[in-house]
Amino acid sequence: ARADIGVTGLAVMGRNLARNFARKGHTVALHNRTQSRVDDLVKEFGDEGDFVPSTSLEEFVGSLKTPRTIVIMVKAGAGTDAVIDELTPLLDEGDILVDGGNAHFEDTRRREKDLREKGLNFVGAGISGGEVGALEGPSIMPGGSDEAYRTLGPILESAAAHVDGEPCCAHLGPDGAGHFVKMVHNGIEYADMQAIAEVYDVLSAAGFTAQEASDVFRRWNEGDLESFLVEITADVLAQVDAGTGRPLVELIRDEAEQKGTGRWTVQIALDLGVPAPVIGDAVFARSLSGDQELRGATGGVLVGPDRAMGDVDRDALVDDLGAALWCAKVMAYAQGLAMIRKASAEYDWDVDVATVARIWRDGCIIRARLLKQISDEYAGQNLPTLLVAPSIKDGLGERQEAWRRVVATAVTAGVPVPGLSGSLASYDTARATRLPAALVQGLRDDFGAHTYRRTDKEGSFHTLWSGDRSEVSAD
Ligand code: NBP
Repeated sequence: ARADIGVTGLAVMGRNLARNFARKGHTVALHNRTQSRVDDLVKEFGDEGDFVPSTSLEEFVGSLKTPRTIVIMVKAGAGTDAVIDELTPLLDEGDILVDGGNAHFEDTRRREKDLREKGLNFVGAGISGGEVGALEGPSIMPGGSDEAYRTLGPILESAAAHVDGEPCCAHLGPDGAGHFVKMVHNGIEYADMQAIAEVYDVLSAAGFTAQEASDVFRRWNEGDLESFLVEITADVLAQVDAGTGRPLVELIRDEAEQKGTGRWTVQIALDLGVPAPVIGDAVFARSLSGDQELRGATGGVLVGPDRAMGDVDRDALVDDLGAALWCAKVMAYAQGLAMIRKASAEYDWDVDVATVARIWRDGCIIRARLLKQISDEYAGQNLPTLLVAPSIKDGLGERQEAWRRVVATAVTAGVPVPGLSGSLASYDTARATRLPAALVQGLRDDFGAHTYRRTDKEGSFHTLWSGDRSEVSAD
């Protein structure tokens, strides 16, 4: 047995991760349910490093040094359970199984507990960056035990992206912590993409061609909006369809699809009682875009402005949109990080938010210049929310007027901007010193005797709404 690490599941992600490990000097055992994927990898990329192909799980397990370290990169869900069930009888106490797929963190908690009882280490590791990241250096978010990380950590860290010499990989906490953080990463990704798409929509309504919009994003990518998503937005908007000569974006059907991690994020936010409306709006915007029945009935039918913006000062609009995009992005991070903080307390994970922001700085879809700022702000302190980090608070303060102008312009023209406007509503809610929740409580007490608390005295109260309207103590 000579392999340092094994990868089973050699579709795009697993194949590239295996090549990445091999390029870093590790001897990599290979396995896949369908043999051709193993053979193809060795044939095409065998000269990139030291691979040990296998034709069965037994052979695969037998080729690994002990304690064995195996990364599972198969389709999340039933596929992962099937592979675990087949592997478990072949393993010995202390071996380490890593699930690098997009598992739900509750599944990871369940699997970790089951395997721990069998003496095995199970590590749920979120891996971001798509297929290019897997090959060239992803952001890796591992959970699992300290013991497992001692063996696994150096290998994962060697394969991860690096910023200023630091790996974009760190042990985030026990059991499901890594997959939870990866899930939130994806939720933030949804929100970020929605805000970007809305900004493009406003630019279009203002008369910018796709190429002109691409130029705007290209320029933004050299400033404080620098990020992977802004960079590829410039590329996608600049793409011209070979057949028609038209911008490709204008020919792509406007129905956004989803694989489910955004939906999970919103479901879990509701379960945890952490408000994440910016992520929710992004998930719902995708669902709405794909609702053909609804859109067929209402599109072009309901009355409202026709998106015309009249004579706009293009440079001023671009500046305002850049500011609004930065603010919307910050709100998505704030809500996502709040979820991580709450879950960490709930599940006793002790996740360090500064570390999360640090390992997102490169190798993942949401990598952004802003993340260094966020990481620095959280270093050494447990902020109640990102919004009060001094440089973030000031950044929002400086940009909030522009953000309002963008929302006002879009709303007046009838351009839907749920991400940009919803995030602004979240900001104003956070700023408010008094909310209309007071009236909500009054209404709840009226129809359901749910009681309310008062600003001027302690205790719970109920008004006899259908009686003489006097107030009684409800304690
Ligand atoms: P897929 O999610 O498309 O899964 C294909 C792999 O799963 C193949 O190796 C396939 O084997 C194997 N597999 C399946 Br399906 N059912 C199996 C079973 N019952 N037993 C054994 N093997 C089984 O691959 P992917 O796109 O490379 O993604 C891998 C994981 O990484 C997923 O969890 C995904 O969510 C996650 N991820 C993907 C991306 C991305 O950009 N694609 C990014 C980040 C994370 P076969 O060859 O025999 O059919």
